Amino acid sequence: MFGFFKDKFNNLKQTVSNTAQMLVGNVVNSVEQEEEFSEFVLDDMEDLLISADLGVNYASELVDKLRNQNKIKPADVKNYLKEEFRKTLQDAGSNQINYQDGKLNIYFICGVNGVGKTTLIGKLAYKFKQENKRVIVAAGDTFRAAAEEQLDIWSKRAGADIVRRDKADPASVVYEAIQKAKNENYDVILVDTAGRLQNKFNLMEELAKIKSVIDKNAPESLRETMLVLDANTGQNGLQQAKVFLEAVNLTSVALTKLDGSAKGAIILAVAKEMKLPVKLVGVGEKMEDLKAFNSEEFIEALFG
Ligand SMILES: Nc1nc2c(ncn2[C@@H]2O[C@H](COP(=O)(O)OP(=O)(O)OP(=O)(O)O)[C@@H](O)[C@H]2O)c(=O)[nH]1
Ligand SMILES: [Mg+2]
Repeated sequence: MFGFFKDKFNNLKQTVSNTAQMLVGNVVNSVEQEEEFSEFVLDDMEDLLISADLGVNYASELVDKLRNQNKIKPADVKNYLKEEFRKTLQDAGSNQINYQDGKLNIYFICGVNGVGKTTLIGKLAYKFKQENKRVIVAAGDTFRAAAEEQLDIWSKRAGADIVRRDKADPASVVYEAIQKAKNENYDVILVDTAGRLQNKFNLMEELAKIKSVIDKNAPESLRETMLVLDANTGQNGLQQAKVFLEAVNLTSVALTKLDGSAKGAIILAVAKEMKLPVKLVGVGEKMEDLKAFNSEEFIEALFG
């Protein structure tokens, strides 16, 4: 198994401390002392969950389950949330990133502009290079003028190779990267993509075209189609990102900028609403600031 993904997220607890306060601390404090789940208590609880950025649907589902039942008492609220969150994360699937030695592993990275796609690719390239893997980054963002240059800097830093072609069709850049990877036995291709085009339709078309080039030219490859979300955009970001689900068949989410964010509840909202596991977490702007996400560690960090 690929080494980095077994590493423990050492200061996860500190990273999610603001989220833990919003999502667990505030709710538990306000509910725990109550005698029963009155409408007043439930409303208050729902508001707190929503303001932690869990999402309206998920928050109301959680309080609905408490209404008209008398097994769970307010004093059990912490355990109740813990078990519900754990179940939600489990149902969304494994956090283990797809990687297999001896195969071509393709990471197709999508997301709206500015969320941190290119940075994530730089960090991932670096992790793979540390494990002595042969890595190509494919400069599939040919829309923004400086994008290829930015990716070039990251790939040099990481020691990865790059396929770029000024203003070419992104799908043809990806095609070229696949041919190179096959001919020269690379382990990994990281595909960068644009976050903004003239309109959403064009962007989805472009991504779908890249997907079909991969489908056709590397059907035997192991694929991870990852949506990048900025933790700070919370529910808005999540709504925006839903269009990607259909366009490219997402397999997972990378959550960036979790450093300092109080909106880590988005990890749960993604699991609940998109049925996708978070696999990677960005915790800063440096090359080393990438962590493998693990649901059980996250639950422990929130509730422990
Ligand atoms: N604090 C913090 N900043 C980050 C993280 N990841 C990315 N950033 C910053 O976010 C900004 C945007 O990152 P990019 O990687 O350029 O984002 P992008 O999605 O490629 O943007 P477009 O190419 O315009 O679509 C940069 O200033 C990054 O340094 C993170 O995990 N934490
Ligand atoms: Mg970019």
